[in-house]
Amino acid sequence: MDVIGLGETMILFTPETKGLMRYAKYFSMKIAGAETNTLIGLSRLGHQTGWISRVGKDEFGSSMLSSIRGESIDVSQVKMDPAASTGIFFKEIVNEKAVRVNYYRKNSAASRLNHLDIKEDYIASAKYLYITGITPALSDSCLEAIFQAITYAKKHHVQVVFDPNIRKKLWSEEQAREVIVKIAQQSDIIFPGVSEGRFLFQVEDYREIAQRFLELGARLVVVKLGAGGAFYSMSNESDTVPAFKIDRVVDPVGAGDGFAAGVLSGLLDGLSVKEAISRGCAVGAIVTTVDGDIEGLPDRELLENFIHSNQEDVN
Ligand code: KDG
Repeated sequence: MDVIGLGETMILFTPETKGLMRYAKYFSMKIAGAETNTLIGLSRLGHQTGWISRVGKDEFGSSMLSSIRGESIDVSQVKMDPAASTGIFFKEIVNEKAVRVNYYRKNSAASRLNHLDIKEDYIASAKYLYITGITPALSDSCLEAIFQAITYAKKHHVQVVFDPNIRKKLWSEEQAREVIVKIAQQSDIIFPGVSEGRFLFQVEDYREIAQRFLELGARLVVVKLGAGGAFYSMSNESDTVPAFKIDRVVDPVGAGDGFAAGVLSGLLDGLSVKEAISRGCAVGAIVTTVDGDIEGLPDRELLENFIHSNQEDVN
């Protein structure tokens, strides 16, 4: 296994019309979840991935499982829980500048994930364990599951990769800060956004944000700068990687997950850190050009065509 991810995936409903959702009559149904977005991105690029989670024993759970299995992700560690429902959320495109996310996920099946769901030999079979700051915010048992997975990863020299993905709707600021820092202290690679660094350390500069995470113990920190690309820092090297140009952002949600998929894919392929981050920038950019979190994630051919056409634009 190349990458194992752990966390909640939800059914996503998007109104067919823009504006306040109270006026919406028709919705399209998709799936979305930070960790599976990244796993799907990796799987499309040919890597072996596995997902640990719970879904409800309901129609949404069945639909989600077949979609994710259909993306060639191993779902042997996903339980169908008869005692709770699959979480759902709505993405409300209020206007061109405002996208709101409305969760209906409290006490969902995935929030019942616990440390006993994490199997040591499964974690040990991976090169990378991919986690985000969403899972520990879902419940105490999810928090324990995350730390159990980290413990097994450390024991078996599996690299822990962490996207803080701070969701203020899910927990208090104090709790978020405390737990995110604790996880960061045990992570090898971290993908923060600038606003997350600001929230955690009260510093503005992205170089300083990277430095703070390095001081917590990470070996590689990649700060996402949106249209500014990314800045990475390790003990002996740091640099900025430029973004790829796109004509129009259709839906920015999921770009960070695509970015993580691109970087990990590059590292798995043995690219240099800088080249891997550039692949991350390309995948993140492509994702923003399509509605939905996973619908734009490219396969190898689409990725290469995109990178090539972008180089032609620059030359
Ligand atoms: O990164 C995008 C996802 O985070 C989002 O679409 C859904 O997983 C999600 C969440 O918990 O917000």
